[in-house]
Amino acid sequence: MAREWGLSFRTFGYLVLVAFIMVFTFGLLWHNSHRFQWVSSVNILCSNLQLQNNYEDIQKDIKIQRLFDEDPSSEVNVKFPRMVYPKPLAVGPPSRTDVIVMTPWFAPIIWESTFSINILNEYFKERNIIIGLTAFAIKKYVVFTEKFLKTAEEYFMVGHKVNYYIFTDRPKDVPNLPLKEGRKLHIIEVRNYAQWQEVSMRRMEMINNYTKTKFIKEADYLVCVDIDMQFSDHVGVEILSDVFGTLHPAFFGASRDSFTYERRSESLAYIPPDEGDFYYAGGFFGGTPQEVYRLTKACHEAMMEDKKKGIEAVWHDESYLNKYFVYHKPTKILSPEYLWDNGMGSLPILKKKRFLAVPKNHAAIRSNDRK
Ligand code: UD2
Repeated sequence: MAREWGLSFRTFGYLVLVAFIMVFTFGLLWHNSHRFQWVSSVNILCSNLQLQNNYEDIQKDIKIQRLFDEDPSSEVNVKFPRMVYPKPLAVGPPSRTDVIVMTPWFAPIIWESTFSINILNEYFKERNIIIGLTAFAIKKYVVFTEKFLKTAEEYFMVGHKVNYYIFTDRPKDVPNLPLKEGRKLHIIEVRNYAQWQEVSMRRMEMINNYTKTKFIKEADYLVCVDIDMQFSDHVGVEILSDVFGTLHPAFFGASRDSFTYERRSESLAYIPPDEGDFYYAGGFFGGTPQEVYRLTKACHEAMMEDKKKGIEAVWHDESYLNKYFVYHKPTKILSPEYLWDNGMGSLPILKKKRFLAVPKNHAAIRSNDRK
């Protein structure tokens, strides 16, 4: 045929080769064309959105879709989820300018508008985590249990698996409330102590014991809180980290020398005047069971050493917790949104009040009479 067309065999061979390469390349491009279209439309969408986005917009617009590439002809069987939302800004105004959102040791401080709950939910859902919420209802404090559990059902870790661990000396008085799917109530019967301060302090010992024998097998994270509280807005997986503490609502703007750290050098809770970062609240801390085990062990052992010397730290368990956090920095810190008392009013920086103190008559609720 080459002869008939007046071509040499070599030229004919070249032409066949070029034609083959062109057909192959075109076929490949056509086969993948739907992917190229998808990528370019997403790029256009993202760059348009980028023009208008700021963190507030991201919060509103964000929607995560779990889509899978179901191409049956694909030889690759690995499936990747897609997460579609406007791109966060690497350069531009920060999400909050009125508060710090990062410590000098690079632990995030969680304020409203600093996180996307949809992204975080997706991440933690995939890991199928169980969160243990511990609270103590000893003696008369059992009256707080109902509101605590009811509001936790509404706001705490919605959509995730939760184990409520209520420590009490009055198990019959803990209400048996209907719980949402994936959420369980564990009532743990424990002894009481005559002094309210000792009740509060012994929480470290009891959490430590049960972490070792029970929680470590049943939960991926522990959240340890006071019970005379109610959830009043979202508290979710954004708080989870290896070990976290909460800025005390009365001291987050205070200077170091006004923190109510233990200042007697004989105590193991002692913090020298030139040390310490924040004043953390005793009523909201947590982390992985391994980290909570370490924290509660250190605090309990320090309390027991002090007790032998006849010392009780000025703010009980809270003083030992603060000491621990000076030398074992939390990996995440919760803003006072996560522990507020309406008796302290409202502030412009406080865009959410997520966990609120229930007003109480201290003397009456802490007294040992049965009324
Ligand atoms: C602060 C801290 C608390 C603890 C305490 C130590 C916050 C919000 N609270 O709370 O965590 O460090 O100071 O002085 O940061 N309890 C009982 N029965 C009792 C007494 C106490 O169950 O008879 C439990 C209960 O879970 C209660 C917790 O201990 O929520 C702390 O006691 P509190 O709330 O009376 O102490 P308070 O308000 O001074």
